[in-house]
Amino acid sequence: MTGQARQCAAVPPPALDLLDQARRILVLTHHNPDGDALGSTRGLALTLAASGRRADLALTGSWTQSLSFLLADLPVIDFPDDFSAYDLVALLDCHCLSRVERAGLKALPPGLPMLVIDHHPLSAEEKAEAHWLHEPAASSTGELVWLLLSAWGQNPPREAAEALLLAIASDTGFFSQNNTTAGALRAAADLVERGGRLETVHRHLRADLTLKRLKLKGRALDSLKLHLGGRLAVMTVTPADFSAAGADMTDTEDLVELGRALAGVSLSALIKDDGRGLIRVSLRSREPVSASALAGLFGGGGHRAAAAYNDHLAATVEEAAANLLARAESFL
Ligand SMILES: [Mn+2]
Repeated sequence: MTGQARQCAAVPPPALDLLDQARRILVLTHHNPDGDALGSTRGLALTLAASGRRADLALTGSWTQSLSFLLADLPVIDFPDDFSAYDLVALLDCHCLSRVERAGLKALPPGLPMLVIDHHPLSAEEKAEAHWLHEPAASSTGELVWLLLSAWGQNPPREAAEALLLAIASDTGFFSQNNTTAGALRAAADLVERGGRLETVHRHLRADLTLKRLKLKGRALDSLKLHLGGRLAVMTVTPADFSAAGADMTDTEDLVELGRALAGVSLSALIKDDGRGLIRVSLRSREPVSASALAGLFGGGGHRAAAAYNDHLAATVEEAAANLLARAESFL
């Protein structure tokens, strides 16, 4: 790395020192990782491996089958109880260990540093202990990992560049949402220059649709109802829908986008009940509506245009829809 590279404003030098010194790194991300989480994880892990380091990945929850290829050729391990083999933990696409949702994991052993790389805004009561690279203005964690690697002077292998490109594309709705900043496009251009193929990324994110996912999409669309003069679109998926389509929770990713695409809709909600006793609600909004502010009323969070929460007060999707309607009116 050069002295000049270290002056990159977004990347604090201590983050680069941590990477310089680490030999064995444990990479963690949030529960139920999405395209940004898995793409960023792959991009970082492959680049660390190419620099002679070992990066193990430990994951929690489930993820959509169409993203499983992002774990190919990576050391994905069972979640460790003992961290003594590692000299660094990298936490991606979230800033609190609680988001990993691993029972018993509250803090790292004393002396084990954590490198946080995240773009989710902090809620008022959150104060994570390390924010080496926390930038809510960034489109995605993929963009931040790329900033980090370029400041560190590491050239990602082609597959890592493509994984980071997928991460950015995934979190920007394939470069269509208002978080598609000049910075996001610059990072994407850099990654294309390093061998990332946009057509391949597009196929993985948009065109590898499975039949069960398509069937679930049909059922979700059937359930769509408009409220508040057509400004709020609500879709539901119930245990009966999952079973009829042969689908599961991992097949619901991006379904909520269907509602937001309707003319006149400024808030789209997808209410999901897979029969396991927890009603989950995904939100997508258009300016000036803040999905994250609304999700915050239910104890959830996310970004301005994309957020989620669990409705602990609702036992059915109908109850969750009623709770949402009651709170959403003042936002629309
Ligand atoms: Mn993200």
